[in-house]
Amino acid sequence: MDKSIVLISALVLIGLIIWWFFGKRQTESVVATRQGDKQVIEVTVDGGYKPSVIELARNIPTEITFLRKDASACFEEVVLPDFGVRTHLPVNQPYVVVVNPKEVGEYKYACGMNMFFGKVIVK
Ligand SMILES: [Cu+2]
Repeated sequence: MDKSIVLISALVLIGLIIWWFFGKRQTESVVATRQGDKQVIEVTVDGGYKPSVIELARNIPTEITFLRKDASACFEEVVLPDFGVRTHLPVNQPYVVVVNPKEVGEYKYACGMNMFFGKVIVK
């Protein structure tokens, strides 16, 4: 009786550990929406980039709309080095960044100070 309780507790604990490590690791990514000849996606800037991972289809002109709600100086700029973008973001006003993802891959982007990060996955 006591042994089975210990065994069950141990299994539950192992389950929790697995869930913690594998369940939490998956960062949610959001796929851009196709709109005619282009794809669009919105990223909210508020204490970070949300969603932090976005998925784009290759060779389709893309409009990433940044909506900066966070007035802290940190998010004044957004830098997407692989797409040649470095731009100021206005506060509480959607700002569209146009990119044309040519190659499949994963591309990091960041705030102007390289403190907060987002990721673009091109498929
Ligand atoms: Cu920053």
